[in-house]
Formats: sequence, C-alpha cells, structure tokens
Amino acid sequence: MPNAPSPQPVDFDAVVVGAGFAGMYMLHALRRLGFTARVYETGDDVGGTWYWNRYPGARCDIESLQYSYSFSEELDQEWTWSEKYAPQPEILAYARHVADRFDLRRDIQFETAVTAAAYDEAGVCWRIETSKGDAVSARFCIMAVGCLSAANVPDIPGLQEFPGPVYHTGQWPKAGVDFTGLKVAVIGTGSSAIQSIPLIADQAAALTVFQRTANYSIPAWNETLDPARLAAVKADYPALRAKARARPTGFYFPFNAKPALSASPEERERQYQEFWDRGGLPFLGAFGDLLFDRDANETGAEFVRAKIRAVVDDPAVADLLTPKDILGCKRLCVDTGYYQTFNRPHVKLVDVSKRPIERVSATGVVANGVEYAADAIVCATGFAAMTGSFDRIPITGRDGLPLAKKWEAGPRTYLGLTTVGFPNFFTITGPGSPSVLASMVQAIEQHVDWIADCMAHMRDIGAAAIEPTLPVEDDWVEHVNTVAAISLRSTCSSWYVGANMPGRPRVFMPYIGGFPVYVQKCNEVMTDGFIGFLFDGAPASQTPEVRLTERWRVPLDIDVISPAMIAAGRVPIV
Ligand code: N01
Repeated sequence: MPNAPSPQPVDFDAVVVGAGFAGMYMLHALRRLGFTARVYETGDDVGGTWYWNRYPGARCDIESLQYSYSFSEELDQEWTWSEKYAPQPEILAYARHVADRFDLRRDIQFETAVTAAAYDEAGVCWRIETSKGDAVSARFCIMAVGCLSAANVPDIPGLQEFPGPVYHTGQWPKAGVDFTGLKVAVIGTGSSAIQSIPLIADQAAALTVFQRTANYSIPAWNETLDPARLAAVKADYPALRAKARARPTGFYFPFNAKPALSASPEERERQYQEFWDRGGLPFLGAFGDLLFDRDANETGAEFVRAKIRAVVDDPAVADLLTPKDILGCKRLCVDTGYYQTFNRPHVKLVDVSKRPIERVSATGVVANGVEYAADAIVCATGFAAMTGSFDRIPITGRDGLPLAKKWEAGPRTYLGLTTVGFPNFFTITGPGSPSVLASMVQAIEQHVDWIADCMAHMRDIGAAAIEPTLPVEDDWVEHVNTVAAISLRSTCSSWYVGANMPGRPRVFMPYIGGFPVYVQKCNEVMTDGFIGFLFDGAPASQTPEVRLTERWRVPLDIDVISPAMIAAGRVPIV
C-alpha cells in the first residue's frame, strides 16, 4: 500500500487497558482469533465497575437475565441469577466465573495501572508503560476503561483533613464498612446514594444527607427470580437476546409507543400505575414521547412526584425530595425504600442547592452556617463520566498529540470507537457511542466484536494501521450532537453532558440515536469496506470480504422507533 510504514515486531498484538466486562470479553475475542494480548488492570481482580462499587445496596438496574454476556449460550445456560436485579457481590462472582471459565487470568496483569500510552509512528505500534515498570509494545491499544470509573471526590475545604474515614461509593473498601453507632454524612443523591442510603440508615446512629439536586427514583420491586421465568428464558435465551438487541436501549422491556398526551387523564394514570408496578427504568416506557415532549414528560413527572409526596410524612421534606425538572433527563434512579428512609427519626435531609457545602470541620459537615456532626463521610458524588478514565492516562497519538488536548473542548470520535490522530487505538463504549444509554454489556459486546472483526480483517489484507479520516469524524460528532438535541435528555445539567463537575466542557457525550440504529451504521461502515477509514494511510483499495459477527445483523423493533432514531436518519418514518 502507498505510504505504508514498516511495522516493527511487537510484544503483543494488543494491549487492553482494564479488566472489567469490556476488557475481559475483548481478551476472549482476541484469543479466539489467535491474537496475542496483555490486559493491565489496576484492581487485584476482574469486574471493573463491579469490583470497585461495593457500597451497601449496589446492584444493577437492568434485569440480570439481560445484564450479562450474550456471546456464549453455554454460559447463559450454566449461570443462574438469584434475583431480578443481582447485588454487587453476585455480579462480581459472575465476572470471576467468566474469567475462570474462559481462562482469562493468565493474560491479565493485576494491580498494574497503565501510566502512559504513546503511538510510535515509525514502528507502527503503541508503547505502553505501567506502574509496575513494564514497558511493552503492541500493534493496537484498546481502552476498556469504563464510562463511570474516575471517581469525582468533591473539592470541599477541610474534606482531606477530616480525621474520620471518608469513603467514595466508587472506591468502597473491600472489607466493607460497619456504620453501627456512628453519625454518618452522605453527600449526593444520585443512583449510588439512593441505593446505599436506606442500608446506611439501618446501621447508623444518625444519618445526614446533603442534597444538591433532588432525583427521580422508581421502586425496583426487586425479588427472588421466579423459577418459571428463569426456565422460560433459558428455554430460548437467544430469542430474548435478539429482542434486546433490536431495542433502542439494548435491553427488552414492555413499551407503549402511544404519546402520553393522546391518552385521557384516566388512561394515563392507569398506564403510569401499571409501569410503576413493574418498577425500575422501564417506567419510561409508559408512553413513547416522555423523553421528547415537555408537556408529555410533565404528566409522568407529576405522577412520580405524587408518589413521593404520598410516602414522605413531613411535607417540607417531601417537597425538598421532589424533583421539579424533567423526568429521566438525568438518568432515572431505581431504589428500594429510598424515600421512606426520610421518615426515620434519625435521618435528616439538608438542602445545599442554594449554597454549596461550606466546609468539613474536624467534627462534621458545615452547610448553610450549621455544623452537622459526623464521624464518617460518604461521598456519593459520582464520576468524571465518559472521558475521566482517559484523562488519568497520558495518551499521545501521532506527532505527540495528547488525547487530553484533542478532547479539551469535548471528546471527538468516529463512532465512539476511534479518533483521528490515534491510529490502531480503539475505545470500547467510548464517547459518541450508545454506551451508557444502552445496556452496557450489550454495548460492550458489540464494540468488542466490531474491533475484533476489524483486526482480523486487517490481518487478512496485510494492513498494519487503521485510522479514521477527519471529515467522517467531524460528521459523526455533528450527528451525535444533532440527534442529542432532539431529546429532552440533552437539556439538563447531568453527567451525560459533563455538567456534574466544574470546569468540564458541556457536550452530550453518549450517542442517543438508538442502539440498533447505531449497530446498523457500524455494520455498514464495515461491510462497505470500512468507509471513512484509512489503512496504512491510504483508503481501502478494494471492497474486501469482511467478517461481521453474525449476531450483530440487528433488525429494528419498529414498535419502539423514537424521534431520536428517526433523526438519526436510518429508520423509516412510520
Ligand atoms: O453519581 P451521580 P452516582 N456537593 O453523578 C452530588 C450509574 N450507577 O454515582 O445532581 C453536593 O448520578 C450530585 O449533585 P448534582 C448510573 O448510570 C448505576 O450516583 O450534580 N453534592 C448528585 O446528587 C448513574 O447515573 C447504578 O447537583 C454533590 C450526586 O452527588 C451513574 O452511575 C448505581 C457534589 C452524584 O450523583 C452515576 O451515579 C449507581 C458536591 N460538591 C450508579 N458533587 C445502578 O443502579 C456531586 N454532588 C446500576
């Protein structure tokens, strides 16, 4: 090929950063194709998010039957989930089972952080350094670093000097924490707080919760998994997986496409109650326009607000706990007994929406001029979402360009998988892909298969390097923004837009056009000869046979086509 540099021999075909669900499956897929790989993982075990987030009450919010790998039918058959939404220890046990079953550990180096990754243009490879002193080369650098992994520890004066323990929900001690008899302060009221507060309240002598923004939460109605449902799913697991892939969210749940405003108030109430009784994230499936029409959204929001008012005894506390903004704009929370916890006499809610927490003293947290006594502080303050895990590692591409510099005004990618200036660099569930707006495990599997198929294709045609072109990247970034603007989700100050932390650029980071629409686009790019990519600096000169993994030939579920999917321009207007 023209301009092809001469690649040097490398230690590994690929280095994978992270051994969460993404890194584990990436390793398995690479091995299946005969590639050599080394995975570096900071923790001392696999599991990623489910390794770090050990706070009380942590569990998934997509039913476990779907929040699990789908690449192996044998795995689906042999693993049995105990609950509708499995708790963190069980999900971690699943990850460990997968690691053992597929013999992954021998290529994972634990307790090792990647400290630098630099593209060597002359050698056509990545030079990787680690906290353990490794210096290795790999043809490909694959980032499996997670979307919600870089903890946001708030910059509150005095917090670092607090004499008692300070915890972050995303960095919870392995040994667990016993709050019995302690005065505890929890900062934050997002998903992690909402899951943990009821259980911390069970132990603590006094619990003070500092709330900056009230959140909508829908009851999980978690339960032991019904054996009949388990048997029915296992009898035809591929059917459930296929239905899930055809959905905008990458997981299947009952959905009503009808607009909320076309229903009578009585019908709406019935419908909302039915979806409330199902519980969890599927509540947003009660009507098809809830995330696209403010007036429709307000009907759903008001239904949830009434539920909060009905369970919280003190009207002033109920009012503080009641969100006034758009339902589902921030990610919906899923709880077990969250609002009820504020009826307990030892639990206090402190509003810090108008004035931030002033400081942490030696004996407590000071807000609105009042000191609230605390022996321990829990920061349930979230993450530097989507890009935070990249910021932690100095990553440099061609001509020494730092990724952090390229992304300083917001991440720029082609398909959320690749970025110009960084050849042979892949991001699993990177910004610009459905990622957190889909079921993460499905989103991970689709990216891993695409990357593995791409690498195998490159081997087939003898290409050493792949990189997208600037026009397709610019078009994709614009497309991601255009589609986001259709959804109410782009309108509030959430972590989706980086607005949960000061100083981050406001950009809607995940791709909201719908999972199957996105998958079709990735497939087309591949089957049309890797449109928009250069191999070894030149466009693909032939339309070669490609290796698209069959299960990603995803149909659309036309009953759930949304305005964002139509705006994505890849579905018929029905
Ligand atoms: O983090 P968050 P999270 N002073 O950013 C507040 C996934 N997840 O860890 O809203 C006072 O949502 C902040 O206030 P505000 C899920 O995708 C899933 O809870 O920015 N408060 C907010 O209340 C979720 O969306 C599960 O005004 C401060 C809270 O801290 C994502 O992870 C479980 C503050 C942070 O909420 C993140 O959830 C857990 C300050 N200085 C997480 N700084 C499942 O159920 C921040 N806050 C699967």
